[in-house]
Amino acid sequence: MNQVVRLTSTAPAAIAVLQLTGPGAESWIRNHWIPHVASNAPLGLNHIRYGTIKCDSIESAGESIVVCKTGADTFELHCHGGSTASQRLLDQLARDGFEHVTWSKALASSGMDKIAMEATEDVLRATSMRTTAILLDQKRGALRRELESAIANLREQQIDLATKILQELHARSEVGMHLVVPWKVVLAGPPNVGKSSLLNAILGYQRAIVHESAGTTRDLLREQTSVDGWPIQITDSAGVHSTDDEIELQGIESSLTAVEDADCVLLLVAPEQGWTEPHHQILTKLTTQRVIVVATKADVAEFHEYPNNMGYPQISTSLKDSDSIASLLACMSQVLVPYPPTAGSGVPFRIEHEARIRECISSLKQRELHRCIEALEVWLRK
Ligand SMILES: Nc1nc2c(ncn2[C@@H]2O[C@H](COP(=O)(O)OP(=O)(O)OP(=O)(O)O)[C@@H](O)[C@H]2O)c(=O)[nH]1
Ligand SMILES: [Mg+2]
Repeated sequence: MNQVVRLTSTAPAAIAVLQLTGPGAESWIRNHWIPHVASNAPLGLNHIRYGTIKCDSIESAGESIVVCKTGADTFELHCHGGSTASQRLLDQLARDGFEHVTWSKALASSGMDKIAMEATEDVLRATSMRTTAILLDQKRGALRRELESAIANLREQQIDLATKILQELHARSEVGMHLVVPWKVVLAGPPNVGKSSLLNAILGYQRAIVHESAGTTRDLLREQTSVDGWPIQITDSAGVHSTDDEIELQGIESSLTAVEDADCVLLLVAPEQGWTEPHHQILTKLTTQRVIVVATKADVAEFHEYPNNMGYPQISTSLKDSDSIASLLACMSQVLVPYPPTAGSGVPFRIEHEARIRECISSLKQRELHRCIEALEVWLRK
């Protein structure tokens, strides 16, 4: 059976790679590809050859293709990246009887275990070295090994040890679920405290309009970036205050909903306004414990009069002091991920991983040892 798999994603990239397998792969290449240096010699294993697609055979006439034989009946075609060039080749291959197999289906049939497969899929979506390294650890078996070790402990009636392993894994699951999906960080506060200015300072470019008049931002403005290697989606919001203006009211409602939905809230307070009723209103909407009070405009005056019972970390910033922005970023990293996983440790990285581990811990609390072992074995068997 002749098959083709697109090994790379369709996202913009320099190169796309298709893998051809099957008894017809080599003859397909011979019929549709002209090597740059003419040769009658067959393609050697792991030899890379440059050429072009034959003009009269495929729409993408002249497309540059690098061919590499990677197995007895397996070849890689490297063409221009993105989706267009590779899609044309895929269409031609489909017309010539090649079955287009999705990447995840190909991985599944390669014998790779489920967790390694999921990690491989997520590595493609990871946006920093830090998160990629954690996912690669899981691909290489870090999570699997810890789950196997929990099973071994349970078989020896070492329930406390197994519970400890599962609890530690569970504690790491929150960071695990934010290796690809960004943490939602919201800049909130009354008007004119410097929310949009801070967004721009964090991003490093003028994304939002900044103005001395209050009420400049009326809607939510979202951007993606990373802080200390952790992916974040940062949201600038309309200033919360009391008003009868219909449009402003809608903006304020969006701000409060964003606060409710946030993983982390940066609550801004400016020295000229001090701590105000909108700050209390925002605090009532919090569903997260991850809050940083940011006293802005420190170059104008220092602000110290926080309500003393909040216990949230506080940072002073000034647009004129880049170190203060760096301190805020360091504080954000600390608040989001206080205990980063050490290299090689198991990290559950999918929602269903967290749910499975939580259920196992609850089975153990009820002394349902066998149920826990079975659940872990079923997971690892898949
Ligand atoms: N001196 C000084 N001025 C600042 C600082 N940060 C912001 N400002 C000024 O404060 C004013 C308001 O800034 P914005 O960033 O637009 O404030 P905002 O909270 O987004 O305001 P709204 O969109 O109206 O809710 C602007 O004139 C900024 O230049 C700072 O660190 N120091
Ligand atoms: Mg603004």
